[in-house]
Amino acid sequence: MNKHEAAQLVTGGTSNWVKEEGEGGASVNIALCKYWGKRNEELNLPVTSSLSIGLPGLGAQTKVRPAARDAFFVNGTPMDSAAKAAARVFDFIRLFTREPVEVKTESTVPLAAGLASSASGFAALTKALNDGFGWNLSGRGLSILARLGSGSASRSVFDGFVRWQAGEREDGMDSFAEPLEAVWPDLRMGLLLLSDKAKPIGSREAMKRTVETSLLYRQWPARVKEDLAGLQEAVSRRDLTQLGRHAEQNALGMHATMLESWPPVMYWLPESVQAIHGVHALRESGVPVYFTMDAGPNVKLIFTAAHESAVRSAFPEVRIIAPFG
Ligand code: 2P0
Repeated sequence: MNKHEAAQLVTGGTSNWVKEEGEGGASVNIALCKYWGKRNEELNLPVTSSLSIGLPGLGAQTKVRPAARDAFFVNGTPMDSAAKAAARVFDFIRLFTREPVEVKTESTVPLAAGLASSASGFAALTKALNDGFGWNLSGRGLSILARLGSGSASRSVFDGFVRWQAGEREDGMDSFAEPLEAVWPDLRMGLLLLSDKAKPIGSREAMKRTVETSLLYRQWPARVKEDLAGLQEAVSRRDLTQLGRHAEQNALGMHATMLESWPPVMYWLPESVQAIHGVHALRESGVPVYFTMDAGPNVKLIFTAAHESAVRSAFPEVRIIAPFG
């Protein structure tokens, strides 16, 4: 099955505009248990399930409409159609229609934040197309389509805690995300933006290299199994110690598989290592704070509202987000 066939299966093959303009929005998400490695690159089908938390207020709001020629604007600025981001957007749109489309995205994701803007971008675009073409898809259908744009976008279709079920089917129709019921009003995420340098390698290429060359990666599914179970239990009991431990161990486990790939993939900068030591020192001093990291040098802190001031004094530059408002 190719991407186009998968898209047709979900939408029923209809792509007639039912409105002048379709609109949709989605937030970025941070994985507490990571998506790292694909079993099918064409369909972005993952080797393992993953679990994330959405960051409200950081994301994309997108409008689509039929136009004389393809055009893509981000925050009012036209993107070069040859640029990678625009090419990915129109490759995705061509799964549904051959007609030219204008896409206008307002993004509140800081470009250097090391937050996967592709996750909120493709989730918002999928919702906008669903609106414009009147597909009336369920969350499941939206999640499957968003995955075809970018794997992590399958999770950004929903807010709050979200689990993306890896699935087993060749056509990926059982590989979609679903929201968990739980809310955790006191939970906080802290973003440490440590570098705005270009990444040495994109996550798509890095995960492929890891799957192909890392022996440690063979242990990864076992790591995920343990962390997913632990995280879900932690969420249901609002147990930060357990949540933090599994999130941190999962992130370090993912980076371990990258470090042991060849050529090695190392996203960490000296500032990342310094921040990690800072987290561990704070924890030893009695403040329950943990971290996670993605395919980049930035560090994301996990703690609760009661410890906001301690976290702020240790990391004055931190941007604190309350995922449940
Ligand atoms: C995640 N990452 O679970 C993991 C952790 C990066 C590190 O999902 O190739 O941009 O578009 O499916 O979704 C980044 O990968 O990759 C990612 P594609 P995607 O958040």
